[in-house]
Amino acid sequence: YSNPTCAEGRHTITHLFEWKWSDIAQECERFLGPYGYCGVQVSPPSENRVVTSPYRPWFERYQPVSYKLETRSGNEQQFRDMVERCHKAHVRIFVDLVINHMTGSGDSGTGTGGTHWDGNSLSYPGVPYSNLDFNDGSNCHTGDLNIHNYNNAEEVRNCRLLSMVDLNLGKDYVRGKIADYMNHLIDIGVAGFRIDAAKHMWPGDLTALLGRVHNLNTNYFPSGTKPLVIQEVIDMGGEPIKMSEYFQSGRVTNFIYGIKLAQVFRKQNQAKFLRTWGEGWGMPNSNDIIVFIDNHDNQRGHGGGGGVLTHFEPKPYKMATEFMLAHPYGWTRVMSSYNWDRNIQDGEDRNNWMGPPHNEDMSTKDVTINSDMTCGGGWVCEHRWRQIYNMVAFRNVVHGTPLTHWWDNGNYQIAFARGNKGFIVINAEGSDLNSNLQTGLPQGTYCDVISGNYDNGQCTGASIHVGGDGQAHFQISGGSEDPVIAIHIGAKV
Ligand code: ARE
Ligand code: CA
Repeated sequence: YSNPTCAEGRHTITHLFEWKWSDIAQECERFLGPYGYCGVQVSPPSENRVVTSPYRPWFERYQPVSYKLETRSGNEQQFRDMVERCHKAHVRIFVDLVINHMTGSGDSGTGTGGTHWDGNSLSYPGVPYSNLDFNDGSNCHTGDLNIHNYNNAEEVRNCRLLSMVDLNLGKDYVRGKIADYMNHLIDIGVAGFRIDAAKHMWPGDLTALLGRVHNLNTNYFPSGTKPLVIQEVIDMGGEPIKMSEYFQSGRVTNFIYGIKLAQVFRKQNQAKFLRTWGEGWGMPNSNDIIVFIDNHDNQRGHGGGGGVLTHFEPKPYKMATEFMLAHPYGWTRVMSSYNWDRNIQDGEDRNNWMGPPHNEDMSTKDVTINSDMTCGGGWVCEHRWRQIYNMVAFRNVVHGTPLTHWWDNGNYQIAFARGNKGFIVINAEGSDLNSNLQTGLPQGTYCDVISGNYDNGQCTGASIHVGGDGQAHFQISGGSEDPVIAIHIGAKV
């Protein structure tokens, strides 16, 4: 379950947070396919509670009502159309799966697909689940049935996360209903899953569940291909539940990664220490994890927060993302956000609930594309920033090569090669960099893919000349908005 399932030569996914299926289909065709992305993590497709206080927050999608594919992102037919069109563009769809719980308790209503639910009597007729399918006082011992103590693994798994009614995945019936949902998605053609709140489910239950899940659809994948599984387990080292408990059922989210890189690019920890980045920093094996600079939770102070970099600080954010995509460690995910008006009071954003750009009837707005390829209408589209998409291509080109020719100035200026295929120089120092460095690349002229593009055999930004000895001269001004140079053999003039 840890094989990425990407089409040949593609190695990075992007999370198109809250996008509509129809927009994702277009994005696969017009951008993600041509620019070398492997796939898209989509927001939960299952029918959710309509939350009205606050009004239609993004997080209502993490409160399922049924497994009917009907949300603000679209219906089942639109979902199917997206999967098919993305496949034609060689782009995979990875589904965010909310299976630990249903809605918040103590309320009732009608979901985005018109299905009734009752969180008092624990009745979810759209699946159907009844009170027999949830954890209760017999295995959760906190009194109010909510999780209070993350130092008690049993409580974390058997009690209610944020007071949402907690499914009992130990039950065969529950596993069967979830497996039916997953198999429905697999038969449509999805490539894998992000499992929300995996920490709150027993590893053994997840393995048993996966045992009932089909191999991927052979219209799109080689026969015998297992879905990719990304398990959301926030493990910063201080709790009894460890990432390693989940490696048997797929990859795990590496949350420490973005926090540590934020410290470096905020100049709280010297960049020279990145020489041993990866397993050398005590992080898990590269093949067991997924790495990212920020996610939809911690970019807005949810899910543990932790001072990560986001699109609100574009300069260090781009630098951290460039480093991530150039470095061999981990399987990479690029966040793609929408904007909202932050209202920070006492260190907390009072507006961190705000949903995606919407019309008056609360339907999600179309993504608009500007003439310079960036997005409009409130969509940030980090995945379309030149410095980011060109590094996605860099990663594809250098895939499989080791990190070589490490150089640093003893402080915040670093550089390294990927075999004889690519080279990156990062100046996080704030003062000028002016150095001759060994790139390991064949002689020739290369486009710097940070300051511009490789376009019809020409560089629209700076060019770098590599000599017969592999050396090149690099100059990066300390005050530059983009103090990075990256070159690779796919962008040689
Ligand atoms: C909302 C309201 C709650 C309300 C609930 C039910 O905010 O006040 O009780 O609804 O009515 C998202 C939002 C939540 C939201 C929820 C449902 O973030 O605010 O609740 O949707 O609408 C833990 C989990 C981790 C989880 C984070 C948020 O371990 O799995 O909390 N992250 C995922 C998603 C979220 C999503 C959910 C799970 C729920 O990515 O987007 O919630 O499906 C330490 C621990 C972590 C812990 C963290 C925060 O760091 O180590 O394990 O994360 O603290 O508590
Ligand atoms: Ca649970």
